[in-house]
Amino acid sequence: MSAGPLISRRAALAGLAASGLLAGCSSRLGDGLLTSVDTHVNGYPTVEAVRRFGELLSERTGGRLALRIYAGGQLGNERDTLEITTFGGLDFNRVNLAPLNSIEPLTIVAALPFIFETTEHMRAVVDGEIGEEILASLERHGLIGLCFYDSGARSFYNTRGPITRPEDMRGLKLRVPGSDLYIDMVRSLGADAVPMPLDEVYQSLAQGVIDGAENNWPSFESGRHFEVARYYSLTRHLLAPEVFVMSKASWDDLSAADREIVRQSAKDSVPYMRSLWDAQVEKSREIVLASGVEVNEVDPAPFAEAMTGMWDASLTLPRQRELVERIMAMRGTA
Ligand code: GTR
Repeated sequence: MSAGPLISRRAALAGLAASGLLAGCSSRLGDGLLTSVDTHVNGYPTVEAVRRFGELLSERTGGRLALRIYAGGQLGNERDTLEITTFGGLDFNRVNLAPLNSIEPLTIVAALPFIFETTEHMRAVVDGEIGEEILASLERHGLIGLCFYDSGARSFYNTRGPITRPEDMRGLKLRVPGSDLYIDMVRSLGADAVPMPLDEVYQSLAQGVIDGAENNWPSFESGRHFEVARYYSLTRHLLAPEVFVMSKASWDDLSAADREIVRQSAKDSVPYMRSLWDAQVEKSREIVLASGVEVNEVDPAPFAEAMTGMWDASLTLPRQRELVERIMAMRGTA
């Protein structure tokens, strides 16, 4: 099944205009107040890292440029806001790789299950040439890739019981982000994939529309999914990073000097993000454990075996396969 087309520009704009929100968002450098969106709430590490980026931007431009963040998905879900960003309706967006998978095939490489051995391996890849190549590939889609942020490890949680083997997943209805890669991933384990935006997960779990989902500790906790899905099984199948992007339309309006400030400020927000992230993982883990959620360790080997079988189907271009080889060659070196 396909994740479906992105919503039309007109529908997206109509939705925003109807909610009256777009009118309040100045952008495209009119008064120097730039907009950024995030599906996560204020206080979440991605939002706070972008806030730091905005502070650096103001400082380094002597206040000519400033950032206004719309957090908590108030301007729509990631796929919709990303499309609006591509044509300059929003200036910045912090997204998961998932909504970029259907736009740019090179992003799939960094979102493959079990491709990264450790967080250090993932960081070494995205901080180096491969990361730059993936970021640069977004430009032809109207986006300037600025930097990667951490996203920890994604694991499965559900309302039924602990998962210890791929067989335990048969027939479970699991939410995934709208990405063919995620759909294939969950199907390769025998579960039913239900693509849906993050903000619908809590209610869908509560109403039994889905049995579970997969995410990292902070999202499992901050979305309150753990209140309903009481089993968290640590498959750690994805160590995929997230991305901070700028609209190319807005970028084109910047001077060369301001572009450099934007790029550097984004890069400079990464170490801050990583320190916030590590602390948040610990905090979220404690909250979830204190609530009595049953957490179990999982032998990843049978999951990796079942899930890496889908790599071939996802890697349709020689360029993708070349990147995968280079990522694999960096294993054990970070
Ligand atoms: C989170 C990620 C979000 C969003 C979410 C999801 O971990 O930070 O950007 O993609 O997962 O599953 O939709």
